[in-house]
Amino acid sequence: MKKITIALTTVLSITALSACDKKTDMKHENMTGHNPPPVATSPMADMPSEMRMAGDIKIEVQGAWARATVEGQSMGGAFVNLTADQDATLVGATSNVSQTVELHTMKMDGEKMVMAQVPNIALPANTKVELKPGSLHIMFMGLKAPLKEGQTIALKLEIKNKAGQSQFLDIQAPVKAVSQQMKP
Ligand SMILES: [Cu+2]
Repeated sequence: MKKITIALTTVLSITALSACDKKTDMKHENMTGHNPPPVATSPMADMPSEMRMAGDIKIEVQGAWARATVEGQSMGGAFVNLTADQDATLVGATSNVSQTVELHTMKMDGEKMVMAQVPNIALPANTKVELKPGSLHIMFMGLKAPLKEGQTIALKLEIKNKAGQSQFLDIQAPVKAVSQQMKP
């Protein structure tokens, strides 16, 4: 009932006020709704995908990108959508941009969203697994230099096939500057 009242108020205020105020009303809806807060989507989400082979795993790779970092920032995130044609597992990654690369997820710690390292990320057969801000991601630990927009970084993913054998997939990830809405 409360929600209906708010919706009506929104409609009335849009009618009464200039178009400039629409932004404010949208903000109200986000605050009063029961949906989780909006999660930043990958700026590459609409990018075409590419079929690649990692050993015997046929894998669809879509929209790889890495987030630009600022001077002094030691960590950076990379994101990509992966669809394997068999039950596979992403077990690790390496890159020459950082000392180490970890697999992370985001989880709630009390009321805060925090990053947590995960040992691996399951890639169930024919299922798109999205590594994106506010969710699963690849984390560069100990960046050697800031990641700058316009740069493309190389990333090697280690993926185990259903037989448990390690296969490798080289990915090129363009660096994009995206607001740190939710810092992975
Ligand atoms: Cu992280």
